[in-house]
Amino acid sequence: MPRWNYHEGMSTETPIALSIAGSEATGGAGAQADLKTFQELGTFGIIALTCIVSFDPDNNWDHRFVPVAPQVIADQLQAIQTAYADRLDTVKLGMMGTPDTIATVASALENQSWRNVVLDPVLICKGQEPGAALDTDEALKAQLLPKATFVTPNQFEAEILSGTTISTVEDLERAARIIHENSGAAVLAKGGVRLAGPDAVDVFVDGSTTEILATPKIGEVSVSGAGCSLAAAVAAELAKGVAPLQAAKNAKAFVTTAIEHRVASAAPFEAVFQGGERLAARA
Ligand code: PXL
Repeated sequence: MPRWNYHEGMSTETPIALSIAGSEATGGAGAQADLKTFQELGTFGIIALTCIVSFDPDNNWDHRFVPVAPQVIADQLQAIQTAYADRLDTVKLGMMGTPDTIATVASALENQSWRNVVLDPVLICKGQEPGAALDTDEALKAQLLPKATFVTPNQFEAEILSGTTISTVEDLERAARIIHENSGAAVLAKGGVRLAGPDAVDVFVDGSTTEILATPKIGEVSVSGAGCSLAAAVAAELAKGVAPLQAAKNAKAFVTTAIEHRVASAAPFEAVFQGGERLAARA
């Protein structure tokens, strides 16, 4: 296959982070959050878009969801995998949305070997048909979870993936262990604001370590983009060569700062801002 030559002096060292995810038009979550996170953390960020989500202000800000055609997803990944064939080894998987998308992405992942596959198991999207959502959950479990090296479920997703109910940190830890045993992946299960208590507690489990990561909650309401940014930050840290537990700790610190610098809008939720600290430092 013909190859482009790199220009002399051009960096071939910059770590590359790919996200396969959906667009969330208001800029808080999804691919937009991933790209901002990748940039802030010193990686060259790339996106293959799986779907376009437009919240509906006239209908309770529900999700209007349009999938990208499977062939177009495959085309994006072909371009990306061919351009960076020699050094693309880290991918984050965000919202997929349909079983067809999952099959397309699973097949493209098979085209090469990966050092890091970070799966943010986005399971349901408000406004999706429940029947279709169930098929999507099953496809994700069957086709993407086995490829993951690192999974970042929230409380609800951890319940679905582990088949358990979670209302305490101990429950969260048990669920994380089950998901680790079923997938082989490192698991960062996120209690976030959903578990009672003063701290946002996440649990990290891999084959050798179990660690509780706790930081004081910033309010009691979830902020849009926190989950996407956390998984993207894990991917960026892993792309740079940071070990999984330290990547989880760095990612949690990064998202905590992004929540502190959150942005309000006319929508009934606030959005994380990954660049807030850098802007404040410059002012
Ligand atoms: O936060 C989960 C999420 C991920 N990806 C996209 C989304 C959302 C939530 O709105 O729209 C594209």
